[in-house]
Amino acid sequence: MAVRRFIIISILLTCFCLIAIGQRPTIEDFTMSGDTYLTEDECFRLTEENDYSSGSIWYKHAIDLKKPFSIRLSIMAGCQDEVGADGMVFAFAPQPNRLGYRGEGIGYSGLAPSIGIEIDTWLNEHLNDPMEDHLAIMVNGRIGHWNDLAGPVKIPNIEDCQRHGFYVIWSPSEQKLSVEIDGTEIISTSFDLVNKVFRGNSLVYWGMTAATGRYNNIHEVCFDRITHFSPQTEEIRRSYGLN
Ligand SMILES: [Ca+2]
Ligand SMILES: [Ca+2]
Repeated sequence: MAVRRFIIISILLTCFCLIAIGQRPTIEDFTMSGDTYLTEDECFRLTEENDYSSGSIWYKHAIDLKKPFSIRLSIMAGCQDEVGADGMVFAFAPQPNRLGYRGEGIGYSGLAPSIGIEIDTWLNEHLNDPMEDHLAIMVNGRIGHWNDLAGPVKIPNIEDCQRHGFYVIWSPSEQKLSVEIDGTEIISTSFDLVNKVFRGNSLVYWGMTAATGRYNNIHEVCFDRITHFSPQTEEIRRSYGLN
């Protein structure tokens, strides 16, 4: 009996691994706007160390919020800590290739309807920013922290000139959106994104924005892979505690 159970679990896990292998997007899968350009090592540089700059990339293909997926990127949020600004935002929106306000808006404020996961590296007291670098999950381009779906969550200085793993994971069965940095979950929310944000439309685009203002930093994003889990694989993941 135990042997048969072992064989069945092995087959199921093999199926799960085969179905859930991630795809690495290519540069042709993205549009660029603002000051964004492609670097020699095929990363997107959204801003240089210039004041009042902004840029964004958007994945050209819509994804379906009715299905589970994970998006794995590497981000670099600059090399200046004390005088570095303003940060980056990972966003979902019904239209791709959009860019919000610069400076404290991080290229995201004003985009509605939308969901934004901000990596904020500059203290704006009137937005209730904590002094430390922080993450927050925001809705409809509203960047004051009294509107957050989750956060702000303080993180150690991320303007360290290093690339960091930035993973966005969506589980529609729990309506859970979670964010990991370097393999550690930092922030999450459970919210009916499809109905309460996108008015019943489950097809959205994702992108990354960045901006500078009176102070600046390099902001860069590299793509790793996108994994779409089928409903069956999500079922298998849950039943074996793999979520
Ligand atoms: Ca800020
Ligand atoms: Ca910092």
